[in-house]
Amino acid sequence: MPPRVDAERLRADFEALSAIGATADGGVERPTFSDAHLEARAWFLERARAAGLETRVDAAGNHSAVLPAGARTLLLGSHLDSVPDGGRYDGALGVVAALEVLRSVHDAGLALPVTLEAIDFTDEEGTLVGLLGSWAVAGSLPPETLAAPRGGRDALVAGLARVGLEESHLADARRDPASLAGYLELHIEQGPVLEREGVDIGIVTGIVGSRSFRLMFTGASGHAGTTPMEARRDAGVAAAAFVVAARDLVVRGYPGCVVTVGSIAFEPGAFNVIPGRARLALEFRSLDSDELDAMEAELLDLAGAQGVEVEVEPVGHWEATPLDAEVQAAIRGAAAALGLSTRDLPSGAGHDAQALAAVARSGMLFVPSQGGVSHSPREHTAWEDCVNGANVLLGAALALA
Ligand code: HGY
Ligand code: MN
Ligand code: MN
Repeated sequence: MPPRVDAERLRADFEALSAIGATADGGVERPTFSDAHLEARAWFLERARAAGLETRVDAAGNHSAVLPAGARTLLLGSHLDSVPDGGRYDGALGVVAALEVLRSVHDAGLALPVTLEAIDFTDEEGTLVGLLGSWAVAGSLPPETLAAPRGGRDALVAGLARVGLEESHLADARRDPASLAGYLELHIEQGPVLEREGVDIGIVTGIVGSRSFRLMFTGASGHAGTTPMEARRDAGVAAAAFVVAARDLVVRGYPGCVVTVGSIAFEPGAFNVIPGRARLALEFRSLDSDELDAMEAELLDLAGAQGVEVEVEPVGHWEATPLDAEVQAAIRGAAAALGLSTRDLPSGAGHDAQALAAVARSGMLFVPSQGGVSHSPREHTAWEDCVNGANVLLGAALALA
């Protein structure tokens, strides 16, 4: 009989966490270093201490519960920060399940040859940088990304100051790869595949690469009433045309890939002023790095062909990452022992595992997302699926240990 987590204790934790930063429509709002995020992190450490576990906060602000044993550490984790107006499960499920695995092992008095550590990574979602904490652990924080982070320099500097972290010390969070026995992450699928096929557990084969750019279109502002249509250099129209053309280019030329303009702002932003400037947040993803190179070239050319000047600022670059076959096998075996169906699939979402994969054998398991919805208050996963995921996480951790 494979060991199982305490489902009621897990549920109590999940519900308590979901109340922190809860939004009116059933989601959560816990952007990095917001009050709600800091409250969630304090709550996590308190739960770890209540379970008799050690706790640790590193130089990148990663928060951990630790069950010390052997010299090498098996990391189990995810993230407590959320996107704006996000869902309750993205990241949070993986962190509370990781904590529950440590408690279950601790309660069972299992003597493992490795230390187990449940870790909440700082700023996975990119309110400030994206994969900030996991990149720091992997020793691969890109200096150019810190110089021009997705959330802007000011937000990064203010955020770090708010929690007393030093940018120059973030790199001190680096772990010696020889000290890591592996990395495992339970996460909701955030897509439609498992639910559509009626499969219990997704075994993640790889994670998409993605690139983010801030684009600034500059035309000419002017009087909305007296400037003839043919005399305008309207940055707003140029930007809007780009958004539609970018979508068409990727749908037509890059099947299976995605492109998103997540925000667009016209300046000066008045009814009666032709927008002289338009700022866009552009992001696109593929499982294949060469394809990302091709998309980048075509999309940036397209931006330059809208009749106004365009400035391009790279603000994020996450590599497409294959995940470890041995870890996939451990997940597959744990699911089979529990009589759960599995399916291999890639991840269209980015995850901390893509940073950890550079320094430790890393793997992820997914549980179904209702309607494939995520990054929305409508995000939902059936509780039975959450418990299945936690039990498979436990089984895979024991197999890897
Ligand atoms: O953006 C992503 O794919 C992840 O949720 N950070
Ligand atoms: Mn997310
Ligand atoms: Mn996530």
